[in-house]
Amino acid sequence: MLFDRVEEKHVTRAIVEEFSRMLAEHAESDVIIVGGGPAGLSAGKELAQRGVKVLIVERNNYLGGGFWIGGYLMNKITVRAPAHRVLDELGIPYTEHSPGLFVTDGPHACSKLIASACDAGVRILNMTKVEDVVIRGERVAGVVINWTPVSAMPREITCVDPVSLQAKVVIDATGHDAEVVSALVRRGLMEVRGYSAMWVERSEDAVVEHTGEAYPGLIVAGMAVSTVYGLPRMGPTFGAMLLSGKRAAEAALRLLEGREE
Ligand code: 48F
Repeated sequence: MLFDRVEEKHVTRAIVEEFSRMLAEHAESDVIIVGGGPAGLSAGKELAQRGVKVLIVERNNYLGGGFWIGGYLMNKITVRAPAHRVLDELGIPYTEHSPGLFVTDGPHACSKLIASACDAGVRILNMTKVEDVVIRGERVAGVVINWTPVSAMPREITCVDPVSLQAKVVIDATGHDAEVVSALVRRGLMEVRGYSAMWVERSEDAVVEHTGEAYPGLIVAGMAVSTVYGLPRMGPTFGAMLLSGKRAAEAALRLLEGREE
């Protein structure tokens, strides 16, 4: 026989034990990133590379968010200078379509970004939806999660209580919906402006500049930043998502340092 002899029970035990171990280890993380799109993956990679214990929670089965498709169901990703340097870091090939405007293939770029986050040591909890926050005093201290399929089931058969994960810092990288922020808005703890009309020349700088702590313990990154601060929507350019992720990682490191003093 080509393969080693392994029975069904061994396969089942391998899955259950390894998943349980991972989940138990991440009942508390340094940083939980909600959303595995370009901003969340970029933040996760930067943090894990610096030895931070980081978990990405993603409601879909697949990671990458909007980074697979550039715009209008066409899989070419555009990036404006200087963010093409991030493509260099990730080893993603691109062409300069016009001065300062670079184009790359969505599937190639996205798979490389995902791999870079995994290689750096990010742990991933996919098919898991963040539905609420944990609050300690005046500070976000974790997230409330449930299996994504639970929210897709009819109400009468979904009496499935969620569980919670604790973290020193949470990053909302859920895109336009800013779902972690929304949990605070529902309680009157935060107000958001909702993103404004498209203006590509302004939007990217504005998103990167506004990336940071939006509520104690909660950092916003990527398109969630536009939603919180009423910034112009992005359009199909992705450099700001990658740079916002990096900036969110820097902000998280500062918060972690502050908490350890
Ligand atoms: O939407 P998404 O790609 O957000 P991003 O990283 O990048 C935005 C761009 O893709 C694009 C753009 C800029 O060019 O306009 O839209 O800011 O990725 C967000 C991820 O978060 C997941 C969602 O499935 C996606 O993969 N997500 C959203 N809500 C939840 C969530 C939730 N409640 N729990 C877990 N994951």
